[in-house]
Amino acid sequence: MKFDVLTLFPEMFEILKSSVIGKAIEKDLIDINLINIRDFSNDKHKKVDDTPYGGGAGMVMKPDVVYSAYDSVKDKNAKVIYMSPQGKKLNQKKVEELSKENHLIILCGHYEGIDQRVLDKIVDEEISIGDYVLTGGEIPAMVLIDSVSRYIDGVISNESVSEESFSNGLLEYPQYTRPEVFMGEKVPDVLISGHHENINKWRRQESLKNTLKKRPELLDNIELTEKEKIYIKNLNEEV
Ligand code: 4GY
Repeated sequence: MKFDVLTLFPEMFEILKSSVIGKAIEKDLIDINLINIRDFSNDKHKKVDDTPYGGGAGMVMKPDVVYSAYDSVKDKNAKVIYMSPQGKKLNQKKVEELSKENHLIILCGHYEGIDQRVLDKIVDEEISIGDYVLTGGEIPAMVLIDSVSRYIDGVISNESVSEESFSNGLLEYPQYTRPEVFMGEKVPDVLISGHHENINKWRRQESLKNTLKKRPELLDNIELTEKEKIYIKNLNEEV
C-alpha cells in the first residue's frame, strides 16, 4: 500500500516511523511518501496561504499551491482523501474497505482550511476521525494510516486482526499475563486449564459482558445465537 501525504508539516509524521508502522515501512509492506505542500509555492516568500475572501479570522490554504502538490503525485487509480471534521466518521468497516486500495493520497489542511475550489477538483472522499476540531489534518491522517496499515498482510498477525474488538462487532475479552497472582488477584482458572473449547466459550461470554456494560448499542448490530440472547437477558436481569 502506498500513502502519499500532502501536508505543510511533514515532520509531524516522524512518530509513524517507530513501532509497528516503522517495521512495516522497513519491510516494504507499506510506503509513506510525505509531500511538503510548501515546496510547491510559487513565490519567493514560499507563501502557501492567504486571507479569506469575505473577511474573517485566520488564513486559507491557496488552491494553486495545493493543486501543484497534488499534481506531483497524481494517479488516476488513487483515492484522494481529505481529513476534515465535515467528513464521514471513520469506523473499522471503512478502515478495512480502504485497506483494499493500492494507493491513497491524503490531504491535510491547516489554519482555517483549504480553498473550496481545489477540494472540489481533487477530493474523492472526506473523512473525519470524530466530532471535535483539531489544528490540522495531520493527526487524523496518522490515525487513518495506522488503522489501515494493520490490515496490510504481514503488518500484524492475521489472528490479531480477526480476534480483536469490532471484527466480530463486540468489544474484546480481558487479557492476562504472568504473574499468576498480582496484588492478591488470581488469573481466571479457565485460562490456565488448557481446555481450549472452554477458553473460547469464556472469552465469548466476557466479550458479551464487556459490550453490554460499556457499549450496549453495539449489540443491536450483530447476530447472536439463541443461547447468547438468553445469556444477555440473564445478565440484564442481574442488574
Ligand atoms: N476531526 N477529523 C479533523 C480535524 C482539522 C482546519 C481542515 C477531524 O479529521 N480531521 O479536526 N481537522 C481541520 C483544521 C483545516 C482540517
